[in-house]
Amino acid sequence: MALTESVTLNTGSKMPLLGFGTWQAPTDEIQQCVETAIDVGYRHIDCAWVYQNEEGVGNALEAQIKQGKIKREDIFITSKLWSAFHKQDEVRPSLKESLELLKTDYVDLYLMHWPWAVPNRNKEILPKDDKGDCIFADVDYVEAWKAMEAVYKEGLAKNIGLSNFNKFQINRILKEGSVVPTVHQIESHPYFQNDDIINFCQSKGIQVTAYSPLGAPQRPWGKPEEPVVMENPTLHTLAKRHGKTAVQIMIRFQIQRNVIVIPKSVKAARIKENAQVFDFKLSDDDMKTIAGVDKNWRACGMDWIHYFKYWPFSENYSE
Ligand code: NAP
Ligand code: SBI
Repeated sequence: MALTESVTLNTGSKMPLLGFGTWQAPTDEIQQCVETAIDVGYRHIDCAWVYQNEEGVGNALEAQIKQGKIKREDIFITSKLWSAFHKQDEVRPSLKESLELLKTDYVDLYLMHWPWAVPNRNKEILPKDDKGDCIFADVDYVEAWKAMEAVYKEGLAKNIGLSNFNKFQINRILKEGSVVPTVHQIESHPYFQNDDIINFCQSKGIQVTAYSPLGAPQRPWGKPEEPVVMENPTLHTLAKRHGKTAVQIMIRFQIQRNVIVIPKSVKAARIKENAQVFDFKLSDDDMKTIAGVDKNWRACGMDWIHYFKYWPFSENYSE
């Protein structure tokens, strides 16, 4: 069964509300994971150049299409422009590299991964100086956006959007760009619900995708004293009442507020569990109860690079 409940983007494209996350899925497992996801009904895969595993996603798509299980147009593929490629003449080649790895002629959605840029030093992800500090490049995200508009107009990306921008930065894109972003991908889970930016985007006709919807328990910089969203007792009480798991409650929470959601797992049973979220409903009271557990705790702030030009998460950001 295909899990095709979707939202309509401001271009008219349909985007499935449930997608499959792929960050930290190992290169030798990703093909099997994506094939399992497609077999259990996912029709939206969230990828990125920086995850270094797009080739495995491409192998899975190719295999599933060859076996006649899906057609290319049945599946919504997102990729993201990494920060090393924000210069005007680097955007198209980077997208072309992702397209080759993904074995497709187009992506359904191409996102600018972050507003900040790093120098392109042999495609290093986060280049460092002699002291070991990460270094940024002074490339304006509006320059990258204009180059993304060009690949959109060329048809290499059916939709373009943003990720990890703040309101000032989105407003600049709206003012200085000629294409309105279709989607903004941001962190959201019960401990960091991020309502303000979600409401802002939705008011501008920009759909929102919740990343790390389970609280990114596998984040490499996690510390033992930090909260574990999946262990929240309120979520477990709700789960018990609905005959579901706490994880399914967290995913359903986003779907019910019309937020696209992209949980990641490499385990077949969990990939299936995370998709079984269309056969129950949270009540208005349940939604309010979940709203009440917010801790304003961000899992993916990358605050060790807070000094980067265009780092988006300062309290009093303005340009
Ligand atoms: P997440 O989806 O919040 O959590 C994934 C973790 O939860 C994995 O460790 C997984 O372990 C575990 N898990 C999954 N299902 C489970 C279940 N049913 N029960 C118990 N544990 C479960 O984390 P995420 O990978 O950070 O976020 C999801 C996706 O969002 C990413 O993969 C990526 O596609 C996207 N993302 C985007 C950005 C951005 O900057 N735009 C940032 C972060 C993430 P196993 O794999 O071992 O099952
Ligand atoms: C990476 F490949 C390396 C670091 C890193 O930190 C922030 C979170 C992130 C990202 O930018 N997008 C992700 O899905 N994870 C990431 C990815």
